[in-house]
Amino acid sequence: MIVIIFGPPGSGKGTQCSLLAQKYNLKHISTGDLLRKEIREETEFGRKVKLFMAEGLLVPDELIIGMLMNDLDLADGHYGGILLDGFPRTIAQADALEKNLERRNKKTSVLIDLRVDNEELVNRLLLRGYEMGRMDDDLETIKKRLMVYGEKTFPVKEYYKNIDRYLPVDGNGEVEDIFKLICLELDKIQKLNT
Ligand code: B4P
Repeated sequence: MIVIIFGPPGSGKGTQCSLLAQKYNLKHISTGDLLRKEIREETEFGRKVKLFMAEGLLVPDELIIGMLMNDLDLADGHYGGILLDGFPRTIAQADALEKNLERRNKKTSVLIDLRVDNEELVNRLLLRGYEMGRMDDDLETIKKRLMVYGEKTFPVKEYYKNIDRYLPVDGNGEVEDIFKLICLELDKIQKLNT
């Protein structure tokens, strides 16, 4: 299975992916986590991306695509598949992903779209900012991230609708309940694949 967990900032992508990766033995690839690691380790790449992230902007496609393709190529092995968290976030990224998979006779199984009300998103991110001190979780940057999501990331839904691999899931409510909803869908896909 190659599964994309998609949604606006604070929709619970990272939260759900941690649970799903364990249950389905999927390699969890989070572009946000990979970028934050580069920043923590103060690499040259980390220095390049830090400003974009701190301002709530997307990191340029060529940097993200370069970083991720290495990881995708290394993902074959003892996993039951791949779980993409926070990627693709633009049409260019979706194109690059599908072309990379096609070269290896693979394709995305599904894009799961976590749909959450805007007010709830802001509340979750403000709380995380307060608890974890993440540099992009203050109100002004959250608003910017939501705007960038609407402009650049939202259209990725259409891309996957057009190839018939789009599935919306209600992302409001308790983590456990949302997890169960996603599992129902992934179980169906797994059955079809066996
Ligand atoms: P990400 O790390 O992907 O950040 P996110 O969108 O805020 O995370 P997520 O939706 O996973 O939220 P979480 O589960 O933690 O990206 C950060 C930045 O990196 C981007 O803004 C961008 O600059 C850059 N970037 C990453 N990928 C990129 C790409 N492909 N291209 C370009 N740039 C890229 O949930 C948020 C909070 O809500 C948590 O505190 C959690 O505990 C809580 N929560 C989750 N589910 C909940 C629930 N059901 N109820 C209550 N609280 C819940």
